[in-house]
Amino acid sequence: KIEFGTDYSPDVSYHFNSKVSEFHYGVRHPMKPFRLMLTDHLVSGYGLHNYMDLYETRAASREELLEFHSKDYIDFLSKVTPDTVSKLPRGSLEKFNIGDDCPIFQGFYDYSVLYAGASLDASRKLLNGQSEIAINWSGGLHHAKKSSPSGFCYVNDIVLSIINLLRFHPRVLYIDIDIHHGDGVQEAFYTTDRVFTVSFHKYNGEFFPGTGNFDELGCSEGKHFALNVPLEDGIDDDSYINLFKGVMDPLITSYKPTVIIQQCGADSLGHDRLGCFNLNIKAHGECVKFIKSFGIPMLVVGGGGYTPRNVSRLWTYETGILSGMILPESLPEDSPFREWFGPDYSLYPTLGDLYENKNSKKFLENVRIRCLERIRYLQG
Ligand code: ZLV
Ligand code: CA
Ligand code: ZN
Repeated sequence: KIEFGTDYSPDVSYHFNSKVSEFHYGVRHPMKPFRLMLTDHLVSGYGLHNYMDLYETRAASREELLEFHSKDYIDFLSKVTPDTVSKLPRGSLEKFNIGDDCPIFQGFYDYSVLYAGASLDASRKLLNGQSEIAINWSGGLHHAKKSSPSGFCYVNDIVLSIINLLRFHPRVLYIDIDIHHGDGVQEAFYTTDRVFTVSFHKYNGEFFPGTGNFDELGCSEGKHFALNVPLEDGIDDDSYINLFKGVMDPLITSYKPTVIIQQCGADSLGHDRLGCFNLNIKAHGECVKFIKSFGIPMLVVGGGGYTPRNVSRLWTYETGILSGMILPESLPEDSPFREWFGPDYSLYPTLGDLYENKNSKKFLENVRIRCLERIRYLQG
């Protein structure tokens, strides 16, 4: 049975519209919205729904999308369909970066406004004080730009939510532990000191999206308010946790955010179909637990994650952490998708054994020191 943990149980809300999990990017496409259905079934199978406020969310409106995205782009997205895409004038697919990563699949606009609507709903509950922590696992699509989709992301629910939070919050901290660089969010707030963006990711100049080197630190008013933590393949639990805590503790203490948004991309786990790190579920969750321990209002979103059985285990475990509940290791027995979780049927399968750790102690220590030097700038 599920038990109360010893740490504080805040007011937590869970924002979801199950329709979002019914869309398909295409048979060979790695992004599977179905992972959200698996997650929702595990969360409710464990009984976690009883310890959170549940909201069935509405789609984001056109006006809400225009707070960040260009009118041209939203007009295009809302009009194009799989049937009309082939009849568009030459150049328009290139203009809007439509292609294999971001296909025009059946209902892709409805899908986009649904995941964005859930993040906006979560941000509203934080703003009106009804929630201390608000969760939307269908969000976290951090690559979308003002006028183009990118990396499986059509609209940027994170940027939209941050813009909403900025109405009342003087300083917003964005933390991104997806294996990919959070480029869309970084770019949107690159010139402001009211949003600090930090992303941990694989970086070699080639790995998608190709950005996120340490030297990207923001510009004009925003100089020193973006931090990038570039990593090599195969990073393990202890190295990641040490680096994450060693950087985030002084960053939060110095920047003093009034609200935090954490993107919990699950492609930083080991055995991910696209990723190449060695993180186990408990280590990823430890990063979430650590940020929760500061007691600052938090918006928590999903993101990448391409091995659905592990994505759903991770986000269920993290829902437990955020709501202050301890989950038994053995997965709920009466869940409709139980066969997805064999042969172990455990919340914590071994995921840290696939890659050689290419991050030497010396390299990681150097990354940590350089981050601390950057953070010192905030202390004046
Ligand atoms: O997890 O893609 O490498 C948040 C997120 O951060 C690329 N895309 C681009 C650059 C040239 N291409 C390749 C185009 C391939 C299109 C289809 C795949 C299909 C099958 C298997 C893997 C991929 C794929 N695509 C792997 N990596 C890519 C990246 C985009 C990664 C987006 C991560 C999104 C949700
Ligand atoms: Ca990242
Ligand atoms: Zn990713």
